[in-house]
Amino acid sequence: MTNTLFDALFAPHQGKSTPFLHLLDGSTLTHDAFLRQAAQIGGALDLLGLVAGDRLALQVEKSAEALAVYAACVQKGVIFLPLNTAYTANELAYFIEDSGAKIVVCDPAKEAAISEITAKTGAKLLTLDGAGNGTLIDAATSQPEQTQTVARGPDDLAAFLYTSGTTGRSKGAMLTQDNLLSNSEVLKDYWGFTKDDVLLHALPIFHTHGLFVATNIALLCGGSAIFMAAFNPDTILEQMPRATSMMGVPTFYTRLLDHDGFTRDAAAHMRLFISGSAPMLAETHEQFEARTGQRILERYGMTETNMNTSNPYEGMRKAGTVGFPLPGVELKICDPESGTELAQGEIGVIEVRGRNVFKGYWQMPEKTREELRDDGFFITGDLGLVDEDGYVQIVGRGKDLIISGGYNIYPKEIELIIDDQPGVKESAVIGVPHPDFGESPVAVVVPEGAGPDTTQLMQACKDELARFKHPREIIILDALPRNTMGKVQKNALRGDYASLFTPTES
Ligand code: MLC
Ligand code: AMP
Repeated sequence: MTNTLFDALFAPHQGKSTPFLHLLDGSTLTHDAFLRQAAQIGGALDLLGLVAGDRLALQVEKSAEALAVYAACVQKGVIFLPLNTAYTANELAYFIEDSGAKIVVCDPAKEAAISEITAKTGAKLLTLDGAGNGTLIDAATSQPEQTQTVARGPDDLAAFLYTSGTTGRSKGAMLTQDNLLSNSEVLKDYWGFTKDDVLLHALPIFHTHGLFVATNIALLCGGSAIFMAAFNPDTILEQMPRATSMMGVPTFYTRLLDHDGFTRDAAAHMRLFISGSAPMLAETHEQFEARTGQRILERYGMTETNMNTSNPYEGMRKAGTVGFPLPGVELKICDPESGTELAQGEIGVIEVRGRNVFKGYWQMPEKTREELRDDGFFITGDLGLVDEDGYVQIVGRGKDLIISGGYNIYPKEIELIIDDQPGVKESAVIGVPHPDFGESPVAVVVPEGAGPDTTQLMQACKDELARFKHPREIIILDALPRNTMGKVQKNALRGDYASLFTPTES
């Protein structure tokens, strides 16, 4: 019985007492122990009636057990749908309904709120807390430590990851077994990962970066990971002397640089620091090199495409660039209007094609057609160029997107809520440079009549949206700047408020 992803990532480790996850309580979970638990969870999924192709949605704190649910889903051919722990019940309702999840696993603290959603959709609700306890584990413990692997091929779906869109409606990106496997195989080799690697794993496991890039590479290379529930610079520094590599968003690196304990000596055991998910300032690269003598390796990816480009492991890691297209990834820069390919050095929309590119958006054929061309090229919406040395540079975004600490925020989602409030004529949400998160959302609001109550505006956002999407500031303005076509000029607003959180010294 073949199962493309399970056979490559997990099966080779069965029965091996090699270390897989080093936990902060000092214990180490071996590959074998991890896989035995995954098999028990897989057995529980069978009992609960899940079959290949069904969806399992999971919103839980990061833990080894949460990762074992991922392994169990792969083994059983169940489509894994991890969700940001910050999402509110309103946000979750959409994902659960849209995906048609048959099982939802949540933190016990959220069980009451989420049961109102699952009561409507008919999904079964189980729990799992950050310490690895809950009704899912209760159901798993009576199951055998080996379970049948369900046959799955490269084109079968392995995961849905929801990404927001410019219209404010999230789309479920359908990722196949081959999308995930081909990309992690390429990255493992490109970045020189081996069984001797010990990865500092502080990223959340509900996004591509922490789940597919970090975890899948650790599994493929047979190395281990120091598995932390969240990023904390003190803990990272404590663990760094026994680690070899780290993957992080730029905020990880700026926070480390703000820490006095982060020195050349502290980083001496590390062979590789990787950054991605958001733009890294050239200044951060320089400060990092001055402090540690090492250059951060920056790469570029997306939920829909996994990783597309990377700076080289050997050779020049060029600050301000995301490196070269990865082996097997075709990349071109195209005119945003006509779609024709542009010459080297010209700025246009980045399009990519390869085994890494997803299947489309779940039950959204029109959205899929808008972004995924018939010839297989995916229109990323990122603006970039290929420089004279062949390095890709991202110079901006054609899409109206804010990235805060590596989390994506689509302004439309916030604007729709604000526009619905009394005293609001219209609004525009923009991303403003932020020293810690890179960018933060700010709402510019045009009043109507007596104008809005800003506390109420913030409350409305809090009720509906995850904390990281809340505007950090609300600005009241008589009118929004518009061009002659009547389109709101967000660029002008971004210019006006560029130094809101990063005041320029005078
Ligand atoms: C937390 N908060 C955030 C935030 N994360 N606000 C804005 N942006 C964020 N990213 C909120 C908290 O709820 C808290 O609210 C306040 O901000 C400050 O919290 P904190 O303790 O300072 O934040 P922390 O919990 O330390 O989290 C920051 C972070 C985390 C950067 C470590 O956000 C993180 O791990 N980001 C990684 C995201 C990621 O994995 N992205 C990959 C996407 S995949 P309050 O109420 O206390 O003010 C992808 C493809 C690719 O993009 O290429 O990889
Ligand atoms: P997501 O939809 O969460 O996967 O976010 C993907 C987006 O993150 C991309 O379309 C880019 O805009 C951005 N991104 C990822 N890596 C980088 C990077 N190294 N530099 C700049 N932007 C990046």
